Amino acid sequence: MGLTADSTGIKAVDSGLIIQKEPGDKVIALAGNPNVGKSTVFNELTGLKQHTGNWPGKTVTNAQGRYVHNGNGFILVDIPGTYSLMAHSAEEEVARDFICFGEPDAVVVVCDATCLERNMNLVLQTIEITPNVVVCVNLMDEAKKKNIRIDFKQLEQNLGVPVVGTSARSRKGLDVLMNRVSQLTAYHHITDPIHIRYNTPIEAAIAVVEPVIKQQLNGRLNSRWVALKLIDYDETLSNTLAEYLGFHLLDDPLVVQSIQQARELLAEQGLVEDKLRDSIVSCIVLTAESVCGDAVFFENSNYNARDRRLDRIFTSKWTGIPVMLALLAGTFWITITGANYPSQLLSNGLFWLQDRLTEFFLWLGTPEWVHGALVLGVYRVLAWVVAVMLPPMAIFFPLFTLLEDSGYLPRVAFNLDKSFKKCSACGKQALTMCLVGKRIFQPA
Ligand SMILES: Nc1nc2c(ncn2[C@@H]2O[C@H](COP(=O)(O)OP(=O)(O)OP(=O)(O)O)[C@@H](O)[C@H]2O)c(=O)[nH]1
Ligand SMILES: [Mg+2]
Repeated sequence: MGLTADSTGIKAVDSGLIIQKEPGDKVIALAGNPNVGKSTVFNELTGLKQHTGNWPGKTVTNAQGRYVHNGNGFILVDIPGTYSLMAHSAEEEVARDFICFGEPDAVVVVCDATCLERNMNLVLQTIEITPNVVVCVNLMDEAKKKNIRIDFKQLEQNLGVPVVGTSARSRKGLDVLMNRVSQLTAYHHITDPIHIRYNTPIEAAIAVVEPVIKQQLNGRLNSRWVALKLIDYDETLSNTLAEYLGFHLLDDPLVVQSIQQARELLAEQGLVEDKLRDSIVSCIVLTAESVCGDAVFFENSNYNARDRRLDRIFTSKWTGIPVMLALLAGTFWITITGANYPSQLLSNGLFWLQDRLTEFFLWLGTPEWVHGALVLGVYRVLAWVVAVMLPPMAIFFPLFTLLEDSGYLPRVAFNLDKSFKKCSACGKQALTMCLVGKRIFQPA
């Protein structure tokens, strides 16, 4: 059965993404911060090839793939990496809309084990929307190298949802992850998620709006979360929300009145617009801190000193751009000059072969036009193209991959962000440009 709108809530999904599932399949969203290994988990489980690489922002739209675990079918949806669900960017909107309105049966929030506390912000925001969450703490191999120890039992207790450690690149822990996902989707209400407690004025404001909208939402969305979004007016959400519900909550005068009353309460405490938003974020950050406090241990408190030192060189105002220019110029110089030697060798070899082919054709006594077309035409052109194009590509792509794997490319994005912003773009687009260049030159 092909599927779709009714089964999964088409208004919720990324434009163009129609969930293809068979009867009984469960839809699982793979959410998480950028560059934590969501696509790696997705690829390992589905056998597909979503683009992965060591820089954030590779996945920009939702992609789906099927995985069968213990006889049960799962449709995994790889969604773009985001730091929050507050929809500050197009990717955040795509991610938030899928989690809120795509009606996934569960959301797996993939986290980076080496900076778990930072990743908790997204986990907590997701838990606010749905209780059907499994936390996948990925990059455990990296955490081990940095002597970071994680008490999974404690973390699970603190969050009230299943937590699983994985090293997706080597497939470790993925079976356990899918076992927990299976359990969660088979038996509902087995989680008891943590509640984020906001400060007193925000809690009071929520208490005014939530009861008014609860009935109208009829359990389709978390009323506490929607109340907070209505109070902290989020324009990007309101239209999608209206489309999903089939009516506009703000058309009801009682709702409008309660929101106004809540805002007045907040204004009395000086909590308006940015201040309100800051206050919401700081409550989430404080909760993340307390969740990780007794569950994540840094056995070497200086664990990322080397990374920070390198960051200072690669991204500082004075050294960042010169180092970037030197590295990129070095890459091009090695590619262009270095390619001359293998090019020369290749062309010597291929043209030596051309002479042998000519001798062979003469020996066969083929007409001159056959020799001209095949050897001096087809073969010679091919030999030129191979001799000229192959060596630079064979040098450039490994060098570029080295820069990518070492994590240098996100630093390039950071360095170029200011200049790109002046052209109404953002630094991450420098990486997309490189990738497009790579794709143009790379044979399919
Ligand atoms: N060491 C290690 N590296 C991993 C692991 N999982 C993923 N990676 C690497 O982490 C990098 C990012 O992986 P992706 O799967 O592209 O990350 P993503 O979360 O999909 O990134 P975005 O789409 O940009 O949000 C890649 O270089 C992966 O090879 C792991 O368990 N251990
Ligand atoms: Mg990805």
